[in-house]
Amino acid sequence: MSNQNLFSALRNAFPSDLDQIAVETEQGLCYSWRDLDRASAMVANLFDGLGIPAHSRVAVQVEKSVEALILYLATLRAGHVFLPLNTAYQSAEIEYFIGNAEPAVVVCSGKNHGWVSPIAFKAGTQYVFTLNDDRTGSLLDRAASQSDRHQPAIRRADDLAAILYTSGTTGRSKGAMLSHGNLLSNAAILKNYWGWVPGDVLIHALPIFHVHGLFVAIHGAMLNGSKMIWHAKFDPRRVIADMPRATVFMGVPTLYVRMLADLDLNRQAVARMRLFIAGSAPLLIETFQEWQQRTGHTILERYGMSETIMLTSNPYAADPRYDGQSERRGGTVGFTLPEVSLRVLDDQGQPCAVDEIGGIQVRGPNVFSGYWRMPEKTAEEFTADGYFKTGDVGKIDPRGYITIVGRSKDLIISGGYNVYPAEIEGFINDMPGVAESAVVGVPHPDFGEVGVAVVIPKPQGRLNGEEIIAILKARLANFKIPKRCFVVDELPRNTMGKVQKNLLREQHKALFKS
Ligand code: MLC
Ligand code: AMP
Repeated sequence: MSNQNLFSALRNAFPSDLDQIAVETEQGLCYSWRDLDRASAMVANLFDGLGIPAHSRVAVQVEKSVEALILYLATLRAGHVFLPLNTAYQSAEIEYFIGNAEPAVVVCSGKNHGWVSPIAFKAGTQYVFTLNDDRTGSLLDRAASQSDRHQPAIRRADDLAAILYTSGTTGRSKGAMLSHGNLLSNAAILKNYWGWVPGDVLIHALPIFHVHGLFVAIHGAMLNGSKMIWHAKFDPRRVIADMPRATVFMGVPTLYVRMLADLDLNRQAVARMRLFIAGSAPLLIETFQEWQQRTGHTILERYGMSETIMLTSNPYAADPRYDGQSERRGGTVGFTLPEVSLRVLDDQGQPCAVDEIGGIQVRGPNVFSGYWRMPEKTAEEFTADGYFKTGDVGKIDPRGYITIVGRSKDLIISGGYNVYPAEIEGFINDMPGVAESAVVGVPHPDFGEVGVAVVIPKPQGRLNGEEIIAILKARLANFKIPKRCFVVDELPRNTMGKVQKNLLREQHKALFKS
């Protein structure tokens, strides 16, 4: 049987002329397909020479750069398991991930080496390398003397390729285990469904430590042999300026909101673009409509998650599975993708009728095999017939369009990042003088939703909302910090004594109204 290593599939999609440009950076640096091939071979050879076990975890917390992309490709190529970590995570968060995943190799920014390496070595990591966003660091120094030819490790479709940490309702992060087959099958489906064509050019402006930027965007472009225009950080002005040289853009809703605020966004700027894709959080219908009016383009919204990669998508072209419908409908996440099974069930576990709201469950070649070293959690989240319970709540209309109406999991999605109230509440509750706290998500014009904390002090406790926020900032990733913190005497409760978060959300819903 042929090698089912995802890297091999990506490599096979490289254009025959390897001197074509694969990635171009804002600084004007151009990397050819040959550069990606040779550089990933060198890093893979470095890994091969380390004497670490096959299928080792390689944990990576580095700024976005083309070398970070090469590190991802090299990890696949060498047959190891890529474990990307948000650059905003601080030491307590990193300590948990590294302790849980026990990576053989950790790659971090040079500026963080001082605190990351003790955490890693304590957890049994054998090698800590540095990689900076200016093409320096010990990883590249060590790889420089390696051969630039490398035979990809033989991997089966169900061998692990990546672990993505995602939190649960308890606030404790779980590593979603994704295989080479999960990633490749989803990428191949999307290549077809989104009509990738020769000559497509992707503007890549998302972080590369989550599903959207790492898998959907990178695999999409690479499987099509398409060039990427690489933005290390999203800047609306620069993205708009690059549109005349590109055809595809992918973003979370906040990116669209920010581009709409720029007067340079007009029909002329987008004239060459073929497709705008949005996801990771709900795209407001106002944003969808304003984009249509301003640019003449209809954003294609899709839905997915770390455990499953992409699940549904609005159609790019007429979909024969759904009576040839081709309309991209705002406020919906479109149709179930080919090869994916999706169902909506009521509280009794019975299938919902058309337009009836229930819990979304999914099955398919894209769905992960389980949570890293958490068999009980895995068992809880799957049904007996193999469907994964997404924790999202939605409905399917008579035409087959799916709408997400909410979540059964207590989760805030802020600017496309997930924030778990239970995790933040845990940190606040541990502060001296705090009796109890509740964190809820409220609407925000830029981030879609942001967290707000409501805290009850202990008797005689002296608390100040700003101080609580300052303490949290020193411990947690910045996007998790509640934007406001109120100290109050009591929280609304139901007769069972449970905090009524819906009432808190209602009370604070206009805090950030624009
Ligand atoms: C930054 N800040 C945020 C935030 N991002 N606050 C809430 N939510 C966010 N998402 C805050 C910082 O804490 C800081 O606050 C201030 O904003 C400026 O920080 P910054 O780093 O300069 O922000 P900026 O560069 O403007 O980042 C905003 C952003 C970024 C929208 C570009 O958040 C982003 O790239 N989001 C995309 C996330 C993503 O890729 N999600 C995909 C998940 S995959 P202060 O107070 O310190 O100044 C997934 C599955 C699927 O969900 O379906 O795709
Ligand atoms: P993550 O754990 O980061 O992979 O986040 C996945 C979650 O993001 C899903 O379970 C959904 O709740 C949400 N999500 C992703 N895409 C969309 C979308 N288009 N509309 C609404 N919610 C979405």
